[in-house]
Amino acid sequence: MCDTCGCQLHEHHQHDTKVVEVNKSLLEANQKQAHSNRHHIEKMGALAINMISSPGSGKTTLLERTIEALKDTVKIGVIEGDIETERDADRIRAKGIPAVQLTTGGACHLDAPMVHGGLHVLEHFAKGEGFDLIFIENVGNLVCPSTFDLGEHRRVILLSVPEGSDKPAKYPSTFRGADLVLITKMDLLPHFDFSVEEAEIETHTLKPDVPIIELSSTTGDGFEQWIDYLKEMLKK
Ligand SMILES: Nc1nc2c(ncn2[C@@H]2O[C@H](COP(=O)(O)OP(=O)(O)OP(=O)(O)O)[C@@H](O)[C@H]2O)c(=O)[nH]1
Ligand SMILES: [Mg+2]
Repeated sequence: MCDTCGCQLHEHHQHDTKVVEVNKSLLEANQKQAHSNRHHIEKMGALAINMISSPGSGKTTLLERTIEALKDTVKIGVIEGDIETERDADRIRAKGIPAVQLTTGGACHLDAPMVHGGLHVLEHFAKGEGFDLIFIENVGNLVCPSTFDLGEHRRVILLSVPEGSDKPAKYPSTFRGADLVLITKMDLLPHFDFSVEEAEIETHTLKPDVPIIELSSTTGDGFEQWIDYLKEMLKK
């Protein structure tokens, strides 16, 4: 007898097996849709970046400033993911850039089928001109988004100074999946015990060659490196 649910242990074991099977097939379906999204994005003429971080690490603020730097030369589209509200999409639209808000209604991450829907709406805004760069801002969460390929070409993880430099080792799957790590809110460094060295060592222990850029969206320090990264990516 199982102490937790009262069923026979053998049956309980079967429940576990079913849960694992359902999760596996969900992830397989997600992966299939992600491949198709990547193809779709490329047909639109674009490359896509999946932005992942804890809530409030500065994803939307970074996008606002990035748009200001690039919008005259690069055609940008944005897909925003949040549990509720259009707030982030509204902030992007205020910069004159098309933005689609996906609201997950409770889910702690975006998945490839949701992004597929978002791409069709974004395509409508492109008026046949396509895009160069599509940013997908994931739901603020340092755990769940790491499992779901959205069809992006690069995955950028943000870690802000107030969160603490011990976070990479605590959220390893997210940092292991990074193509680039941004240490954000560097202007706040004098006010927190954040060690850039610790964050970099922990990140490189998980993913040895991943580039790390330190920046501040408030002061603009470090932004040149980030913009150069995007320009290099667009050249390839
Ligand atoms: N000091 C400082 N504050 C920043 C910086 N970047 C963002 N912020 C502030 O951090 C707060 C959260 O920023 P957002 O850009 O909304 O963060 P987010 O990651 O998009 O948040 P969610 O979408 O809710 O996950 C806001 O009050 C920003 O003004 C920065 O470089 N320095
Ligand atoms: Mg945001």
